[in-house]
Amino acid sequence: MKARVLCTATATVALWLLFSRASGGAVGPITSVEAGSNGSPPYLLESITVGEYSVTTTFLATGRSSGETGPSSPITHADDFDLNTIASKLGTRPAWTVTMIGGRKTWTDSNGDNPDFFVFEAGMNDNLVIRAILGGHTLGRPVAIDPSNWGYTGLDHIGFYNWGQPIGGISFTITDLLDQDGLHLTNDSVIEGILFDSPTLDPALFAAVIPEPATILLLGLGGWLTLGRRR
Ligand SMILES: [Ca+2]
Ligand SMILES: [Ca+2]
Repeated sequence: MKARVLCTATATVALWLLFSRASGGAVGPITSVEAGSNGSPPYLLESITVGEYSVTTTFLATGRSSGETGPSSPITHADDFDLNTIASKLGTRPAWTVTMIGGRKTWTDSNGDNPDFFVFEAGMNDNLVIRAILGGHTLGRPVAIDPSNWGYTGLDHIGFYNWGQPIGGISFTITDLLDQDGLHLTNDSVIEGILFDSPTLDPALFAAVIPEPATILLLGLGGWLTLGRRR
């Protein structure tokens, strides 16, 4: 009898673990960054730390951003590793979309349950609403992230817009995103990008974890092109 109770208890715990893992919930503030010194831009990102997890820019890729922004504040400022260049959205629409992460049409997880995506913005004051861009132009259901999740980088913005504002970062994982039915994506999900439905955000950077160093990707592409030319 005792053994059966233990079995049932174990099964319940296993089921609970399975369920809680599948339901995401890893949204949170970045702990720190290495990106130059405050007050002396550029703030070129070298690494990001979230709790026990650290990743260097060798294993991070930017994407191709599109969306409306204020004058002289292009959205492509979110596609470089300088945390001081920002894209002020000034309440503009449509939303900010990021696709072609690391130059590829699709993105998949490569680090298990560790953080996959990092967003930085000036002010640490704006709501972030994230939606997965799934295959075939389908969007996942929106996930709202409270501004209390911004983690301070120790860097303040120098520039025309948002002068002196603190630059903060949020990390999340693929499993924090939802599909079109509202179910959490898994570490096996394939996405084409992310849509940020946040009209007042001031993006400084979007970066995602990639499996191999970006330079190897480029070298691989170079080799492939050379081979193609020779044929
Ligand atoms: Ca992951
Ligand atoms: Ca802001």
